[in-house]
Amino acid sequence: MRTCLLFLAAIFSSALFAADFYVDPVNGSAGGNGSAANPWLTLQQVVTDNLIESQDWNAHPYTAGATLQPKNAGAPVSAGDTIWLLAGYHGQLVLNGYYNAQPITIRAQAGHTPQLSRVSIIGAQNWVLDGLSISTDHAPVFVNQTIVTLRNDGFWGPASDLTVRNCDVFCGDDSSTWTAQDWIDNAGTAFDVRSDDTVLANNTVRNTRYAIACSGANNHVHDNVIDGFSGDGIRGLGNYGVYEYNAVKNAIDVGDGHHDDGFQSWSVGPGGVGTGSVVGVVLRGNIFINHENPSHPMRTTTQGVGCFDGWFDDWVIENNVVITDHWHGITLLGARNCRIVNNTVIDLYTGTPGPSWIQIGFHKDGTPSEDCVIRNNLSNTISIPAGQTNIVSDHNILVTDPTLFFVDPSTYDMRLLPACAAVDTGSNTLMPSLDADKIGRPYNGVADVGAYEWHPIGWTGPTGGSGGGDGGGSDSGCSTGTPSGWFWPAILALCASLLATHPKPRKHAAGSE
Ligand SMILES: [Ca+2]
Ligand SMILES: [Ca+2]
Ligand SMILES: [Ca+2]
Repeated sequence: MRTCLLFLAAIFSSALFAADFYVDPVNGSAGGNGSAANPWLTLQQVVTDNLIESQDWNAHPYTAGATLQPKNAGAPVSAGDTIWLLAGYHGQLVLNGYYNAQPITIRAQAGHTPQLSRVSIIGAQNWVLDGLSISTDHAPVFVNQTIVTLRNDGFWGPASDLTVRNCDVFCGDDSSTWTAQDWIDNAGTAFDVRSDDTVLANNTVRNTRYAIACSGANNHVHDNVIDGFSGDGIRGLGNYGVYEYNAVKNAIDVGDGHHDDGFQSWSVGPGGVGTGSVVGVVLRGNIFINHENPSHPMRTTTQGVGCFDGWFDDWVIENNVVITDHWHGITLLGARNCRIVNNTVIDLYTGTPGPSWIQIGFHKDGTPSEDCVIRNNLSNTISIPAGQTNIVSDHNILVTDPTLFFVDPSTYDMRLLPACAAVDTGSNTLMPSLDADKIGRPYNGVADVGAYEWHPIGWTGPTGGSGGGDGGGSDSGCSTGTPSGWFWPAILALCASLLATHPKPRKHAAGSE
């Protein structure tokens, strides 16, 4: 109930105080007032003209114990507001030291595609970007640099609670004619995320070197499409990161000897790389495809999920489809209390490198991995080098002929054929309650092996299960009873406390940078 009240209070307070502002590079003017009838000119102009009221630390460099004080006091845009962007070029968004008590949303007007050349949000809290086209290509003069930077900073302070959703982020709109040198010259990092509690959702990330690099804690990266990259698809170095339902595909070899990974992680500790721990990461329902065109002249041989410099503690890797051309389908070197369940890991590209394995092996310092489960996976091979401690491996099926299992490997459709050997031959213990299509498991009472549960058309999940939804684990809904006398006074009190809320102090993941 307390959660419900907070939720209602947040809606109520933002509805009461939120304002809308408009920015139009075509018909706006710097002397406008931000109304729909008299919009401002560009988003960059709104920032540089100090039209956004926020908060910043009382002293820089930031130190623990610093206090927030008003910034641009009395400016028209403030916490809880929405800035609507119309089509056209808005310059770059650079925010240093902007801590909002509630989110400020920068959003595309319906039917418009506003353009930014880059975003850099450093030392900040409570920002949402929604529906923007962000590309170094949009700049009047091209500079190959990181497109979206979200990070903490020794000078400006910590960063958290940042969201980028529904954006198109790219280095070039069309890479089909790029040479290897064009990739080197044109493709940079799309997302450099070193902030905590950051959400990247439903973005397309195209023609980049490193598509998404996350080292903050508690980040949620979901439903993004990463299409075309010459480095790594996702780098997840922060603790408690959740990476789910992303598509990562079409890796490019630019001849630099780089080991391209669909997903890569490593620990950093006092002794450098491989001397710390990355804790509590979830990889769920992602699909990795080495390249959709097997004969592409620059097709590389990606490693699927490559985690070579542990420790990796308390990870869950489930429902992923890894289609690569390498031995490393899913590899954890230095794993403790991790589980790899219901994944499909297949090398569809004949010859070496490959075929692909799921492997849990020694930490690079020679210490064995311990207390892990490998279950219900379809994989070319399973590799557990002798000497590990308590690695349970069961209900896995080794695949040599993909055509016996999958609907259409030639189009990377790895759903199961009816009555194939993977159907009803898994274990229900530790099975994810949804499959890679977010359909409930199990059908017919028994889990299938691999990322997808075979089911008849139209079936959405077992009775009383959680199938057909957005993903399991949701809490029970709010009470629908009639509010009693305490209700509205409580809401108003909560609104007041929310408006007075300062950004919470941030913890930082040890060794995350
Ligand atoms: Ca790599
Ligand atoms: Ca191969
Ligand atoms: Ca089944």
